[in-house]
Order: sequence, then structure tokens, then C-alpha cells
Amino acid sequence: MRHVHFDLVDSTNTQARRLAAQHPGERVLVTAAEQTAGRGRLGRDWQSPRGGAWLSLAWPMHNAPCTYAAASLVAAVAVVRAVSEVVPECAGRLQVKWPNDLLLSGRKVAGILCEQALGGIAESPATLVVGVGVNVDFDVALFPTELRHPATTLQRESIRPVMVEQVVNAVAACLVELLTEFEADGLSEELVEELRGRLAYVGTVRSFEQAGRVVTGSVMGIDGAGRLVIQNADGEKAFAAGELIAHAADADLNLGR
Ligand code: BT5
Repeated sequence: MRHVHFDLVDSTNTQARRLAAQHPGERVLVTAAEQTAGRGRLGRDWQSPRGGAWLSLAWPMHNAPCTYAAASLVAAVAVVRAVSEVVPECAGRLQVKWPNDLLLSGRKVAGILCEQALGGIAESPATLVVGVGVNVDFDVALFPTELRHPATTLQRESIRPVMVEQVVNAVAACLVELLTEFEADGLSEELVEELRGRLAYVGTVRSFEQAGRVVTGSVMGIDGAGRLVIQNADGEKAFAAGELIAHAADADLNLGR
């Protein structure tokens, strides 16, 4: 796999898209020590100082692009596995806030941004770009803006030094393994089960936003396709896209601590 590392870059997702167009059909891993224009979903900023694992994997899609809709869930499980491997003492406190946030002790420690790019030249496969940011070792108090969700780092929650490089390597390896399986067999029952066991807010009443519409109800879990199931007076509904809105008190829920 081609690996391109930057000391300072705008966004590894942007660079992965550019490199994928230059090297059609190849897997490309892009990493950076620091990003100046790290991106979250829906045009949001992603704070990316030194001390984080900032990486993007450009993955040529060999199946129809619409079959990759659940890729961010696959990536979430990959990041859970990778972090659990590198920092085992954190494993029991890791949760997935559907669909793409990783929480550690109720605080956001990682985010995932999946994008699709069309093939650069005729006949070349379209590319899935999976961007992962993991806060490893820096002071989150220095973030310039108010965050949507309280943040933390692996180092803050760990009893031993955590190295950025180890996290990058573990995340990249788990992503390649799980995306290979996903591409061959789709979203496996095993992966859905693993996700179920990690899902944040199950059994609580939450607000959920999809394309500007807010639904409030009990978070029931996910169905076999990885869709989030919410129940309220109108019955049960499964959502393939959207996001759960964090409550101000989430970080104080004392999840496992
Ligand atoms: C995400 O978006 O969580 C996806 C983040 C993906 C970042 C990676 S880094 C490598 C690759 N290159 C990129 O340019 N991006 C990817 P979203 O769910 O929209 O969350 C964004 C929100 O999280 C922001 O609006 C902030 O409130 C908050 N936030 C920003 N930086 C954060 C950080 N480092 N840790 C925790 N929360 C953060």
C-alpha cells in the first residue's frame, strides 16, 4: 500500500482524494502530524494539533458505491479494535456514538469522515476515502472553539505513554482488515453484534437529527443493516443517516468510571 506522510497539511482526506486520482485503483494511506484544515462532517472543523493520529485511507471501490453506505460503521469498529489493542486499559470504556463518533468515558476521543470520490480517469474505480482522527496526546483545553461534545485524549485516560505512531499503524491495519471483509461479504452479523455491544445511549431518550428534522425518542439500538432504531409515540423507526445530539451532561454520565 502506498503511504504518504505530511508533517503539516490541510486535510489528509483532501490529499487522499488528490492522490487517489493520481494513482487510480491503488490503496493510498495518507497521514499527517498536524492538519491546518481538518474536516468533520457537514463542513464542520476538526481540530488537529500535533499529538493526534490523523489519517485517511483511499480505497478503490470494487462494488457499487451505494453498497459502501455502512463503511463508517465498519470504520468505527476498526478504530475501537485498534484503540483497544494499543491502550487495553481503555477498551472497556470505549463506546460508539452512532454513526461515527468514538467516545471514551463519555467524551469524544475520535471521529470518522467517509467520503466518496469518482474515478479520476475513465474506467478507474470510484474511491472511498475513510478519514480517521484520534486524539492521542495533547491538551484539549487548548481547543479554540466550543465543541459540540466534550473531548478527551487517549493519554488523559491511560496509565502509560501512548504513541501516535502506534495508534496510526493499528488503525490502518484494522481498517484494511475490516474493509476487505466488508467488501467481500457486506456488513457481517458479527460486526453488527460488536457494534451493538459498544453503542452509546441505548435505553435513554435522545434527540436525533436528520436533514434538519429532529426526532426525540428512546434509542433502541441498531438493526441488521446498521441503521439506528428510535422509538417514540409514533412507533419504531430505523434511520440510515443523521446523528444523535449530545447532551451537555453526557461527559458526566460516569460511563464506566
Ligand atoms: C467527525 O465529524 O467527527 C469526523 C472527524 C474526522 C477527522 C479526520 S482527521 C483525518 C481526516 N482528515 C480530515 O480532514 N478529517 C479526517 P463530526 O461528527 O462532524 O464532528 C465534528 C465536531 O467535533 C466539530 O464541530 C467539533 O465540535 C468537534 N471536534 C472538533 N475537533 C475535535 C477533536 N479533535 N476532538 C473531539 N471533538 C472535536
